[in-house]
Amino acid sequence: MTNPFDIRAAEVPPALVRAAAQVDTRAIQALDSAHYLHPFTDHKLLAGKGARVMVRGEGIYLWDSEGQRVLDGMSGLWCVNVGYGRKELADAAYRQMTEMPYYNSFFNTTNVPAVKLATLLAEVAPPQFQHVFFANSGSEGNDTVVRMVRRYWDLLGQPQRKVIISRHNAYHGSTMAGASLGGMSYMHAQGDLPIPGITHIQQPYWFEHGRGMSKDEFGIKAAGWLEEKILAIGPDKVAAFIGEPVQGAGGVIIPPDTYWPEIQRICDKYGILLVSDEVICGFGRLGEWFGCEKFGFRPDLMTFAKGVTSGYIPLGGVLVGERVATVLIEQGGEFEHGYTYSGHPVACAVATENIEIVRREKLVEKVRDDTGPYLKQQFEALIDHPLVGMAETCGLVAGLVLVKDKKSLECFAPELGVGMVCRGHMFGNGMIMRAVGDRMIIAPPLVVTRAQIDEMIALIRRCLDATLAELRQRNLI
Ligand code: PXG
Repeated sequence: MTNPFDIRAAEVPPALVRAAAQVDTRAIQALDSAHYLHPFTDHKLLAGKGARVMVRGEGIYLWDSEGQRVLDGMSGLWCVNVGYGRKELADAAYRQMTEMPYYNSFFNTTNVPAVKLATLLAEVAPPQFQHVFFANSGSEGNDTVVRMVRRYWDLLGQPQRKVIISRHNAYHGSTMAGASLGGMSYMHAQGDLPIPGITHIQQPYWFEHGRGMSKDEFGIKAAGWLEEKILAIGPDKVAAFIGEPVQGAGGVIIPPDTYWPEIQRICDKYGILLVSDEVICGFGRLGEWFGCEKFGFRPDLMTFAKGVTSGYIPLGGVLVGERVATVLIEQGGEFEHGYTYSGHPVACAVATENIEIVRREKLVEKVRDDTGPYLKQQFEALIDHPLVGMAETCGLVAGLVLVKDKKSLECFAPELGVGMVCRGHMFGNGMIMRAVGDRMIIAPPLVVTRAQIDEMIALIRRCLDATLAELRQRNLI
């Protein structure tokens, strides 16, 4: 029996080796379904069709094991901000691995890459953030937030302040605390979530909840739901509010400009901690270093992950504002929390190099001044397509809504899975665009060029046409 993991490079021309490692797709798929449990996956269904095997990435493109090139409109999973194939990041990991692959930061010990990264984060984050707690993912970051917020109020002699308010359709991770903070009801349905002390208000999604009023009016109204909830619970019992500046996994829900400043005002009024989950929005995605800067609010804590390393290696954490840091440090003694890999030297070395790339190549400015506005112009022009009821962008995230009737904005019945039909056409035609219900979304790498945006929009348009043709053929429109 041949070994499916052997890359038979010698047998194929070098150009093909670069395009796609030659692997035996069927054999890998069989072993995949025999042994590998994927995240958020129906394995019976997957076994029937076999997983697509991705083998190589370069810039904004990926290649699968059949040699097909795809334009990765999702930056992996909202993370490969500097694009694939960055040797600088591999070199940073190699250097650190050979020098000192691991040591912990418990027991009064530290390591140089962790200190370097903490210092750099304090430099690029808004000025109130001078401290950082490292974890390995966004979920662990948000678990840290829950523990830290409750510890803060305990130390201030207000242990009754336990409740953290989040939003329906938010995504904050998949651990017990992360999934509880998240507002995905299908996640709550598995495993008795949310855990106690976490509650949700409605999301600021104008298209679903605000039509008939101006976006600015709706922003104030949606923020008002926070105040209503605080008053219903009792202000002295509320510890914090958490939100993504733009909801990512929920379908790129871009709030009206009035929303976040009003949320800030309400949190200030009741003395409630404000937490910005910057796992997607942080590190330049919205054209500012952090999403809170884009929307003009001043959080006390910020969760980060993904873009901090461009996904090359797992790293996440919490940036801790001075309000919380001072109490934890001055009054807290030991905070009984931490991970084996908190401040992992290799992850921190890669993150530092990644942030240096973002700075060197001025990617934040590029998104703010060049590619962000260009994507807005090109993507929002898709509104002329018969299937598109709304199209909007913010920096380098974008979402459009597929509708049955453009005039009335009537949506398709959810069980038709029109978004998935569209995603199928995208995926089959070399374009990775996600479907969240019937919202089609993208978040391309920050290195994307104008020409590549043109290519992406042309692909999207072609696949929208194919979707429309299929819906007509099936008499669904
Ligand atoms: N917060 C936010 C805002 C996220 O987007 C997490 C926390 C959790 O991070 P980790 O590293 O624990 O996965 C995320 C993750 C999707 C999708 O379907 C999005 C995420 C993860 C998986 C799927 O868009 N975001």
